[in-house]
Amino acid sequence: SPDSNDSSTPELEKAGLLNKTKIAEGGRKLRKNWNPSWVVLVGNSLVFFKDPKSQTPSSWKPGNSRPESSVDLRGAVVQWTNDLSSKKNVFKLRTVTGNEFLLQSETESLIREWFNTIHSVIDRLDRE
Ligand code: I3P
Repeated sequence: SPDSNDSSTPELEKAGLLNKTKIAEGGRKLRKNWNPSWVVLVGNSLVFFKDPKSQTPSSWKPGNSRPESSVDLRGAVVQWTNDLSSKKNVFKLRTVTGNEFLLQSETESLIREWFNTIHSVIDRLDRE
């Protein structure tokens, strides 16, 4: 892309719809609450947006597209898991600050792409 060498404009690596639940905050376990989330991988960050399709048209406002949350991938760890959910195709993302998320898709190829892309960003940051 034209901006890929402009360090002031982080490159958008990937975007798409995944199921997401946060399972820990600062190492403290949270109650699961799975929701569809629009996930954007840009630069060193994974940014979560509420799924616009899950909102009624009347409740939709431009401000709703503000990120719900964002995680810094530096020092993060991704790991496939069969134990933390009854769902298939789940991986866990743990940040340096002890926040933990599960990300899931019914489409195996899609969740594999996300895992591999996030993993490669983490590896790249580890080598910096
Ligand atoms: C949870 C809900 C989650 C489920 C979780 C349940 O119940 O069914 O979907 O996680 O299982 O506790 P509730 O809605 O009453 O909070 P998975 O779908 O990932 O299995 P868990 O407690 O075994 O994590």
